[in-house]
Amino acid sequence: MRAQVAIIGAGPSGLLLGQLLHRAGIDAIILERKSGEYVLGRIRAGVLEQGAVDLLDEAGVGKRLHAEGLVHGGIELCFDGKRHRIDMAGLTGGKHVTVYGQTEVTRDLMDARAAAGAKTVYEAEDVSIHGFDTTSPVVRYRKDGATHEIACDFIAGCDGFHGVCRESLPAGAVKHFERVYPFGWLGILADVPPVSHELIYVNHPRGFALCSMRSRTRSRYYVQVPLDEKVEDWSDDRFWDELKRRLDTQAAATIVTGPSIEKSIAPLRSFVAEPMRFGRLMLAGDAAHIVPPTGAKGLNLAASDVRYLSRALIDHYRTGSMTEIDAYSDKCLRRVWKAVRFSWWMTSMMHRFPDTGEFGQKIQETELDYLVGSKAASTSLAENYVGLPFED
Ligand code: FAS
Ligand code: PHB
Repeated sequence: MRAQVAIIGAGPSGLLLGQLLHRAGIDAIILERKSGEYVLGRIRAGVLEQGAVDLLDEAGVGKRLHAEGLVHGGIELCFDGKRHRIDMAGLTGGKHVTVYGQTEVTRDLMDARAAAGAKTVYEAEDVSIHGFDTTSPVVRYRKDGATHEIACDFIAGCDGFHGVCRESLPAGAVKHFERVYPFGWLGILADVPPVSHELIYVNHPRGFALCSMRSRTRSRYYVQVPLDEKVEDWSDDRFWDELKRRLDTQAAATIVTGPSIEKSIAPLRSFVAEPMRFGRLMLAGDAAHIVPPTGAKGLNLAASDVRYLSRALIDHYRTGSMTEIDAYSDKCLRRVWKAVRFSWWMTSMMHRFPDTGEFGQKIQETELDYLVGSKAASTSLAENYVGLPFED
């Protein structure tokens, strides 16, 4: 079998890249180790930058997003029992974010790929990549007991943090930068109306909390928990009680609770692999970097990488040039590191750390007080949250 591009992974990165390449007439195959149902069952991101929305429009999958997505011009920060609105649209000349779950983005991309008749191999086993340091790389996988081989021009490693592509690189070829946070996020999804029409990020002595949503009838809530917590130890009632203890009086009194339809604990880490390109292999999305979800950047960074990678591949197939592919990694990383910094800063400011101490706690409180009292500081938060500009 032959394809111009072999994409490993059918998460948002792989599916979005596949769709953009297909619309440019480039033949790409996607290999995914799980079933499509399994991929859709993951409950993850919820907030899209305008740049990600624009890219989904470019991919021809923005119809439902514009019909059902919720456009937000601000967020609230809650500390000392008081809520402070950050007017992001007012501070950024009218920029917004759109609340639309990653599950729905993935579903729209899967539907578009199926309608286009583009090839995705689900439940592909033992995917391996070879020869990406040559001009004729090869991908092998097993399916229904048979081994298959794909000859291609490029391999796109869109296989997430635990994927095979980054792990296939020779020792010393990639430098890792990592910080693991001493807590996780316990998240719940419930078919209850959101407690507020915008997101509320909470810094409370008992820990961080976040009030988010998927629609006007489906809410997504998180509370910070110690790393050794087990989700089976958290009944719905225990979750709702803990969340209410961290909310301001008005939100605690008005929140609508109900049975969870999903509940899970996600660990938090910052991670970057440099560089993101090795010969004919390019990494994109979580395969190359992970951010704590406090800044709502994970999915948006995946879209950012795919924006640059799709343009580089399209340019190559149109002109034969390798210039954009040669520039891919550095261009991605300049934007990745700014999102990693913002996500680290939001996490440091909004969570309770076990070893902060009294001085560290005063600094955190002062950071929050300065932030909501300074137009310059609030503008900095706003321009990062709505998404920094792309390099073109
Ligand atoms: P993904 O991990 O989504 O997709 C990679 C795909 O590759 C998967 O389908 C996997 O099955 C497949 N794969 C892996 N190894 C393979 C192999 N060897 N062969 C073939 N296929 C293989 N971001 C936010 O902005 N907000 C959030 O609230 C948020 N919450 C998150 C919660 C969790 C538990 C996790 C893990 C992530 C969360 N994220 C969040 C980040 C998340 O949204 C990612 O940024 C996003 O899924 C990145 O998409 P991909 O790069 O496609 O990686
Ligand atoms: C979510 O809705 O899942 C969400 C929103 C904002 C974040 C993190 C997660 O910063």
